[in-house]
Amino acid sequence: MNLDGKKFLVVGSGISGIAAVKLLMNRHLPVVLYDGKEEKKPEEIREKSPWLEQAEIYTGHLPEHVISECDIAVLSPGVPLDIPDVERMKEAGLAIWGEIELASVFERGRVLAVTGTNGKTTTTSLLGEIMKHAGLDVKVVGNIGIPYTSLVSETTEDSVTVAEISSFQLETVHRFCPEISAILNITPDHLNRHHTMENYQKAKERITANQGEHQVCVLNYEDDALREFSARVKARTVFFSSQRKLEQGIYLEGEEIIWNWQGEREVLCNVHKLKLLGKHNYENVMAAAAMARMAGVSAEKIREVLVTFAAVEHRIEYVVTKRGVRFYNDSKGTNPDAAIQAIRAMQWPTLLIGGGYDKDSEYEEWIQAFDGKVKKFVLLGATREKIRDTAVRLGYPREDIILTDSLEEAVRICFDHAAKGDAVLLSPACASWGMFQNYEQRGNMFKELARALEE
Ligand code: UMA
Repeated sequence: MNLDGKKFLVVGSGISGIAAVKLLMNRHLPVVLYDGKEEKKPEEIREKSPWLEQAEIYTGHLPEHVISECDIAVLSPGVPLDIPDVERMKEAGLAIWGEIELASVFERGRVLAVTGTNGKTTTTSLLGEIMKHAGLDVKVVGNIGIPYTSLVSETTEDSVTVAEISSFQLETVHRFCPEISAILNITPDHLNRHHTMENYQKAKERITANQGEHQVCVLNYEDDALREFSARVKARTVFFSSQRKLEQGIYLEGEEIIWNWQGEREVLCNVHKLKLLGKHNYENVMAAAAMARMAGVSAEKIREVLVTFAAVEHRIEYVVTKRGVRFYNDSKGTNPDAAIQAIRAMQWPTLLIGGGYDKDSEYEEWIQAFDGKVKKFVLLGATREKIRDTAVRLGYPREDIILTDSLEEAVRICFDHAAKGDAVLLSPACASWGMFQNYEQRGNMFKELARALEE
């Protein structure tokens, strides 16, 4: 695509926006950076990167003349499409892109892309490792925390980009067309941004929008919405299932993961050999293996990685044992469905720390999944009262709920109430925003606090 003469308006000065500005400057394309937050000062933003020293930067208010001078807006993932600033851009005729669309214009190699409500990071990391093990030059990018625009200039005809893509990022793709995509599952999340489940699902489905019969889409057979969606997908579909033997695809048969494709049956791995725990992880493994197999990697190479790959940071991550109490960090459990998987994985009486930013989620199913395991339920953040009220309504003992103001206090309270053989689990079912910069910061703080406890 020829971008000569086009002027860009990058919105948001987080990691995505800064990487987009760098890429555009590197390509000698004119760019303006705008951040909607009034409290952010252009001088402070400039300090974030030498690339920004000479950049044209606005914060708080976007002057009309800037909009009229630009052709293409590149929104950071966290910028909603229905805010007044973006409405003004649309009215002025700007094309609305995001990080993924911008990067894909400069992509030179193959692209494998993963989306879904939960399991994206594990699946993307595992797939990245498999592709590396197959001897390929691999870039792992996207929602995983490395902006796609930051590595796209390093791609070649022989490289493979493995991208984790969120629903926020999919709202602004137009031509993006991965060779192989996967949608792992769709359960309620980010409803404050997408407003309805239908919109959220439509955003996820966009990962396949430009795929045709030469591309592949990997879908979860056990997700009703995705099974129904498969009838509308133009790409070749490969299903995975943790619950039934499929005529074709990848599935669990007893303890074995079977790849069954075009009449050939291969045993990929026995699940007891995996370091990843739980059914949800078997699904992530099957999705990554199916993508790699369709990308031409042998069953043997895949198997070699499956038996060594361990859990990603902040996802049911074991931290430390103090006084016989195990600490688990699931800061990446940022929605109820992810948190359900974490509490199901606990095999001990558990002191659970939850709550955080309010995404308009419902918490009933999470609390119902406690199954008598949660000894104390320690809550913090904007959602703490809502979660407490839901828990009490569902019969969880009010006296076992403790509201706190900080993570430090929450960890201390859990440790005080824990007995040898118990687990303390941080699995908030909510995003970290409002109290922390991101889930990584929340998880790292939890780990530091747990490690610092005196036995
Ligand atoms: N901003 C505006 N206007 C707005 C909203 C925000 O100007 O209306 C500005 C903020 O002032 C701030 C910047 O935008 O300066 C923040 O942008 P951002 O929220 O998009 O955050 P980035 O640091 O750029 O990180 C983004 C993704 N963040 C979100 O989707 C919220 C990161 O995903 C991603 O790793 C990164 O780009 C690289 O692609 C994080 C995330 O929480 C991990 N994702 C959600 C999730 O996984 O549930 C979707």
